[in-house]
Parts: sequence; C-alpha cells; structure tokens
Amino acid sequence: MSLKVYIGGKLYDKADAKISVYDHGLLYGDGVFEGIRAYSGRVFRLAQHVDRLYESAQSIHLKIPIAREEMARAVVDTMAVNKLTDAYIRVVVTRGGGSLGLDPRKTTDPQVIIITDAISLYPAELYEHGLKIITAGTMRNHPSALNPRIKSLNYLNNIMAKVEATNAGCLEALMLNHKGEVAECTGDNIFVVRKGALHTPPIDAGILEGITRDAVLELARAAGVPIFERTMDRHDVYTADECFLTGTAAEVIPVVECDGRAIGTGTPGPITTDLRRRFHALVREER
Ligand code: PXG
Repeated sequence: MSLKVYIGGKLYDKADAKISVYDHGLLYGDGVFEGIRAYSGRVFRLAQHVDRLYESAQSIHLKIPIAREEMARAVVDTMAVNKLTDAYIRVVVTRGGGSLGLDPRKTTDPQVIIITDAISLYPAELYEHGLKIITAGTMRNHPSALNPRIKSLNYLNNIMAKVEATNAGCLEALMLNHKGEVAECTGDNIFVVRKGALHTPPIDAGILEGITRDAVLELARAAGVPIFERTMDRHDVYTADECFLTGTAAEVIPVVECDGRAIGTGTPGPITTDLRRRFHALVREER
C-alpha cells in the first residue's frame, strides 16, 4: 500500500500528493513547517509542536486555515491511516497559490500538508562514537532579518552551513550568530558539559527553541544537573568536557570533535550518555 499524504483535509497517494507551482511556499519559501516524531504509536509533544507551528505562522502573518485541535487530530489520523507507529512527521503550511510577486495578499489558499514516513536517524555507530563537526563560515540568520525562532520554509541559511559541513566531511556544522557567539547547528541545538553542569545558548542567541532542547533541560533539572542558559563562544565548545546536539530527528547525539579539536576525552561523556538514556525513556513513557 502506498503511503497517504494529507493535503487540505484529503488523503492522496504519495505519487499524487501535489500542489501548485504557483504556491508561494515554492516560489519564495513562504510558509512554515514542523518536524515531529512518533514513538510506539505516540506522537512526542504534539501540542508543543502544534503551538510552535502556529506561532511561526503568526509571526510571518500567515493564518492557518484550521484550528490547532484539528491540526493535531489530522497528524494522528494521517499516521494511523499509514499504520505507522514509529514515524517522522512533517507538517507544512504554505502561503498558497497566487500570482507571481512577493505580496502575500496575492495568495488565496494556504496549503496544509502532512507527510508521515519512516524515520532516518544518524547512523547508529555515531551515537556510540560521536559526531565530528566544524564551524560554518555562514552565520545564523540575524534575528532582525529572519528570526531563527520561526521555523520557516526558507531554510537556505541552514542549508548553506550544511553544505560547508558536507564539504568538510562532517554531518553537522556549528553556526555562530551575528555577534560571533555560538547559536546552534543546522538542524539541532547544542549543549556542552563543564564541571558537571550543562550549558546551552539562550533563545536570544538567535536559535530555534527546540522541543528536544526543552525536554533535555527538564530531564537535566530532574537529574539534579545544574543548568546554565548563557552566551557561549567557540572556546566554550573547544574546552568543554562533553558536547552533544539535540533535535527531533537526531534525538541526543554526542559530539566528540569540533574544528579538529577533540572535546574532553574525544569519546561520548557520562552526562551525555545518561541524558540520552533518560530521553529514550521519556519518549517511550510520556503520554
Ligand atoms: N535548530 C534548528 C535550526 C532546527 O531546524 C532544531 C534546532 C531542533 O529542534 P527540535 O524541536 O526538533 O528539537 C531544529 C529542528 C532535518 C530536520 O531534516 C531538522 C529539524 C527539523 C526538521 C527536519 O534535518 N530540526
């Protein structure tokens, strides 16, 4: 059976799931999205993802044509139709089709798209041995230009940094903000461990407020690990005892090298490993 894709309240076979080439989502990257995971038939923190989607839309002056409750239901129903229990869910809302020209008022029909598919994690050995990352020369979008808190369809900023990572033989790149401070990676938030405490850049460093980031902060708090949301520079990463990334797709993944410097012992550290274990338990237990 072919996967079904939700578009505007209807389900289409994957091959027939299409929208107009006049859609401003395609023409200008004008729209918003979410990447969500389901574990054992339960969608992890669906309400938070739906809230972030509607906040992104509000910020770009886009009115999503359905209510939050209907969106949440559509996500769960689409997963059920596809008989998926462990899935990656992509929710996309485009500005809709219209005439050429930037003006969003020239569009009429925002498209709500829900794709539920199999998940693709980083290779398993990287969770064991850790990632090597580089710092990208491409800086993270200036919050006054396009705020990184908006999960917009315009991901070229991150893609440019991802290309740098790939060219350097890495799978992720660290992005700095316009002040040269540590912001986040192209699709993941970053944490370091120093002297038993957890440090991560604050939201006003110009980052996406990751839902995995929030969950890991909660887990660390519950485990009694001190937390510092504070401005960080690359020195903090190079000299950390441990480093890891968080994201819906990546979950919690250790980083063992940045710009050629081994971090800590150059192997995944104990606090990283413990938080990874706690995160796995959480996604399977939380209702
Ligand atoms: N920062 C950025 C820039 C992201 O795009 C995260 C942090 C982590 O946020 P969550 O809420 O997922 O913990 C993201 C989200 C992909 C992909 O295909 C990556 C994300 C989302 C969807 C797809 O690599 N990262």
